[in-house]
Amino acid sequence: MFCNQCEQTAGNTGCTKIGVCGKSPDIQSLQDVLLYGLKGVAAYGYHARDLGGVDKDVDAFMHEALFKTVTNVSFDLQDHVGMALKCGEMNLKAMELLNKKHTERFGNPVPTEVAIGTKKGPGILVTGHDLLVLHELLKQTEGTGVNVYTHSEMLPAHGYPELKKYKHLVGNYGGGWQEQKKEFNEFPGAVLATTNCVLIPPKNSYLDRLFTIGITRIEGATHIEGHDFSAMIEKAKSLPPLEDKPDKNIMTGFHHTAILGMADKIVGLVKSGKIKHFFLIGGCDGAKPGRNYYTEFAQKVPKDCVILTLGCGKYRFNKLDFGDIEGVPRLIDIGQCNDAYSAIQVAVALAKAFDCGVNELPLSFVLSWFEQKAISILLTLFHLGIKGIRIGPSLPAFITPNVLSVLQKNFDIRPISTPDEDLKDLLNPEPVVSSA
Ligand code: SF3
Repeated sequence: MFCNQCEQTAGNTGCTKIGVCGKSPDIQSLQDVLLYGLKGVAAYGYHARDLGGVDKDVDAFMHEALFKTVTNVSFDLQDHVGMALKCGEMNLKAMELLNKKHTERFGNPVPTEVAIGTKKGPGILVTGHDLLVLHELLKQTEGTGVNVYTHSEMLPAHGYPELKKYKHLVGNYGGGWQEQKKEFNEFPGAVLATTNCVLIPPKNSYLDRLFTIGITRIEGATHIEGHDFSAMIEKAKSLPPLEDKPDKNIMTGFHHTAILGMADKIVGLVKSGKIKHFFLIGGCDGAKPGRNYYTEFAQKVPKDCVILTLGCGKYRFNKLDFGDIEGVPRLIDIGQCNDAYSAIQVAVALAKAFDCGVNELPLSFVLSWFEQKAISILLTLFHLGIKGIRIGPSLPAFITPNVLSVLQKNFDIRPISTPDEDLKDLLNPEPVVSSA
């Protein structure tokens, strides 16, 4: 089989004219960006569909975009840039739909204190992002004596009225997904994995008390069909109970409706100079060295600035005490990664209140990326014209120098450097050329 562009064998890595399989490395890079972004859109679309939400534009785009990555369809660089931005637009629609379905079913989240200690009795720990699964589990465990704990990206569940009303949803256990082998080993009860990121347990550890559901599967773990949790509840009852170990409380549940409820106060504090800047420190966590940048950055944010956060990257700093500015918390947990939709609503509302573009706001985006949903959210921010985003801990390896220079030229995206240097730059920005 020959490449129809360079007439060498397709996949010949010696090809210098076009690249592998007829694609230039830049087109290949943009197709990789698109594929990663589509995986993120698929995740949010999957959850929305589970809750009865379907968007035909998003579905049609999935077909078109995947088709675009088939061999020898498009060799036009601008066409691929356009598809990547359209992926961001469709991701926004998918996140908006998911937010609509979450709030219709479980109510608008409200700021909520969550215990991070444990309570005496049998327990089930739920990880992933699936609120519908958690709801079904809470209904079936009510009155059984089994307590339910959230792990990692499930923390924001505590803010939803229809979930927080269950008294046996007792707290949040553990931190970021990359700690789960250690944390699940130490948690004596049953563990339920609802979505990514789930890791394969080490040999002879918690595999016999690990359950998967829906999209997740791990060989050797018990997969739950439908929403019948009876076997898992029985397993949890047979396992050693957790002990009473009280600890501090942390806050979650700052949905955009809750933040906009404080909008007058926040705008007043900005106008009086008591709040100087907002930092959105959000995204994914990971095990790679260099991610302590985000903890250090959050700790070094000046006392007259507010940190907005979402995704699982926050477990690096969300148990620290940041205090408040005249009643407005300095650390505002908006929710899961898909709640980037809520963060965007906050940014748009602030821009309206100050009669400016989002890029003119005293607001900076400092993002960490790990998995595909982070790529789709980044594309959403590009689609909205957000400039000057800092990203780390490293740039995606599939971005070629040419693609990077297009992103830098159009969106002024920059890799993170050190917390001190980035804070200095972000608090003293050069004037922007155009607004979003
Ligand atoms: Fe985390 Fe996997 Fe990205 Fe939902 S759970 S944010 S990494």
